[in-house]
Amino acid sequence: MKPELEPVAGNGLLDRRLFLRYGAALSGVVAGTFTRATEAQTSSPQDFSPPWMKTPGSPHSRYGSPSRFVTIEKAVPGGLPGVGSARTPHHLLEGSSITPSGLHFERDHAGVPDIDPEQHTLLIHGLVRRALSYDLNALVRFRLHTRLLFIECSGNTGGNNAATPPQQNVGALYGLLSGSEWTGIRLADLLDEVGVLPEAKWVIAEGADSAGMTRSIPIEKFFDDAILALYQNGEPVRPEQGFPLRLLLPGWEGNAQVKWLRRLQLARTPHYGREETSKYTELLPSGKAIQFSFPMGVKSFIQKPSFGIDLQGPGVYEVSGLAWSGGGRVKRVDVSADGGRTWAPAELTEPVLSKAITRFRIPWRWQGGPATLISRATDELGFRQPRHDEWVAQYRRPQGYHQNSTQAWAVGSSGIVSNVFY
Ligand SMILES: Nc1nc2c(c(=O)[nH]1)N[C@H]1C(S)=C(S)[C@@H](COP(=O)(O)O)O[C@H]1N2
Ligand SMILES: [Mo]
Repeated sequence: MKPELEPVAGNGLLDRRLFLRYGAALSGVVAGTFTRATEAQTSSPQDFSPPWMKTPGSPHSRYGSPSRFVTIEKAVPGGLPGVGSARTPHHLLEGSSITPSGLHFERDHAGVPDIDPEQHTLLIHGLVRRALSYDLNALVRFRLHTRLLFIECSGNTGGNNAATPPQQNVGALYGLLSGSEWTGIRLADLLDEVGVLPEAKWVIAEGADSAGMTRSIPIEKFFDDAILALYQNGEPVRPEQGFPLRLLLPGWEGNAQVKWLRRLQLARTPHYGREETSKYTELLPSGKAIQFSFPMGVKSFIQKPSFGIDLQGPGVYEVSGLAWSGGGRVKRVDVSADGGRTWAPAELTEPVLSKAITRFRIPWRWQGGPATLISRATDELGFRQPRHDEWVAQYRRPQGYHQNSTQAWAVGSSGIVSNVFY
C-alpha cells in the first residue's frame, strides 16, 4: 500500500480523505510527517514504573479542575478592574466547538455583579396586555430548549484594522468569540404570556449590572429564535456570562445579548442609548454610520499554525481552525497555502450547526519554503469572507467592528509564522 500524496492545491495542501484512509501508514512512509515519537528503549512496561503508580492517587474532587501541569488562562486586561474584555485563549485550545465555561470570553462594562438569584426578577412591560414579573421559580417551569451557539463581540479582530498587521496570537485577535451549549426559554413563549400589543416594534433589554447596560432589539428577533438562557454547558449560566439570566440572540453581535437581564420593555422605537449610537455602529467612507447592524458575518481563522505556533521543520502538518456565521451554517471552508492563488476544501468536523462554531482541518505538506496560509469560509446563505483590502474599503478607519476578512499567516523558511495583510 503506497498512499499517493498528490497535493489538491498549490504548495502542498493534501486531500483530507487520504489521511483518514492511510493515517497510520503515512507517518511511516512519508519523511517528516506528523510523528515525532522516539525509538523505544525497552519493550517491557515494567522496566519503568513512575512514582504515581506506587501510591494511591488523590481523593475525589467536589468540582474538577484541569491538571496542575496545564495552564490555560484568559489574559486579563489592566486598567479599571472588571472593565473591558478577557479573551478566550484560542491558541491554547483544541478540538471542541464548545469553549470550556471558565474560558468563555468576558466583555463587561462595569464588572461582574454578584446577583442573589432569590432576589432577581425579570420584568416584561411596556406595550403589553399585562406586565409580568418573573422570578427564577416561575421561569424554570417553562419549556426548555438547548442549542449550541457562538457569541462574538462585534469588536472581535478589530486589531486587523490597524495600518500594519498586529503580531498577536489568535487568543488576542480572535478571543472575543466563544461557543457554548445553552439551555433556556424561547422569548416567544414569554411574549405570548404577556401579550404583545400590535404597536410594539422594539424590545429594550436592560441588564442588572452597575452599567445597567441596555440595547434595543427588533421584536421580530424575539419571535424568531431569541432565548432567555438559564444554563450554560449543563450548569447554571456562569456569573461572567450573565447569571442568573442572559439574553441570547443567535448569530447577532455580542453586545446586544444582554447579561444579567432584568427588564424587557416593549416599545414603538429604539431607546438610542450609548451602545447603539456612539458604540457598536460602523462608520462608512461617506461619513455616515450603519446602526443596528446585528448579524455577525461569516468568518474563520486558522488556529494552527498561527502567530506564536510555529512550524518545527518541513513535513506534513494539519492545518486547523474555526469557522462560524451569524447567517446560519458554515457551508465550506477553503484553505490556500499559496497566498490565495489556489484553494482546497477543508474537512468540516460534524455536526455543522447553524450559528455555532465549526472546526475545519486539512493536511498540508510544508516543503520548507515561504508560504502564506489563508482560510476562507462560505455560509449557507452564500456569503463569503472578504479579503482584507476589500473589507477595509467598506469602512472609514479606524472603524473596527464586524471585522470578518480572511486571515493570512505568512510562514517563513524557518517556520516562524506572522500576521500579514494581503
Ligand atoms: N448587562 C450587560 N450585558 C452585556 C455586557 C455588559 O457589560 N453588561 N457586555 C456586552 C458585550 S459588549 C458583549 S460582546 C457580550 C459578551 O458576552 P460574554 O461576556 O458572556 O462573553 O455581552 C454583552 N452583554
Ligand atoms: Mo461587545
